Amino acid sequence: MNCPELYRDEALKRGSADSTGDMECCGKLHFAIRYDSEMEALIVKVLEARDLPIKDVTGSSDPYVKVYLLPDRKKKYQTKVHRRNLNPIFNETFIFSVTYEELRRRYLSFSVYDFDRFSRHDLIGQVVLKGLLEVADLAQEIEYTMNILNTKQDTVDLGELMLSLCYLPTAGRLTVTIIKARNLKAMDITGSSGESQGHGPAPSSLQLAPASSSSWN
Ligand SMILES: [Ca+2]
Repeated sequence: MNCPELYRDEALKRGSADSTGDMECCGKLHFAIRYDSEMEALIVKVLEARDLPIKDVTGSSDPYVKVYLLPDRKKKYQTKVHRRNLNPIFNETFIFSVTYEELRRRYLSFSVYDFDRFSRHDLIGQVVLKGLLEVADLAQEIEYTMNILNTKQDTVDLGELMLSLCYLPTAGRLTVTIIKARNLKAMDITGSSGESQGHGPAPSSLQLAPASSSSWN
């Protein structure tokens, strides 16, 4: 009844994200920057990402990167989406027109997203590079490999619910199995939430036949 690949994906996800307090490392981003004084522009090359976390139940992610030269949010660039690829090679170059002096108060921001066709795109994490003029010599291209960090502050995270869906075409039946919840937010003054974590009851299944719920077909 359960789909074993869901368990495998969950195990992979857990292995790829080591928590460091409020920040979670979600892979690495490799990029290069250079200042071209003739063009009066910062040239940013998004090269590749490595070890991105799994965001889709397919067991992969569809990453792309948005690039900003903050605090200006109007000008932004975006790479192509790389379907089902946790180690995408982007090799895309973006040019920000900016004076050298102006760079003093700017910082580069890369936001890595997972493209989803039918829902809001997931933010995988961000890389921010400050102190652009403090690096050795911006006239030369400098390569960086930086951790992609995810701050959990901008989302209200109430916990995770793990469930499996199995559709049996011959019977026209969708089985929803609620397996477990974890990292639930404490809602009681006891500092817990009814059921102790990790030792909940056995998984329960709900079968939805076409006759009982036509909206699932
Ligand atoms: Ca996706």
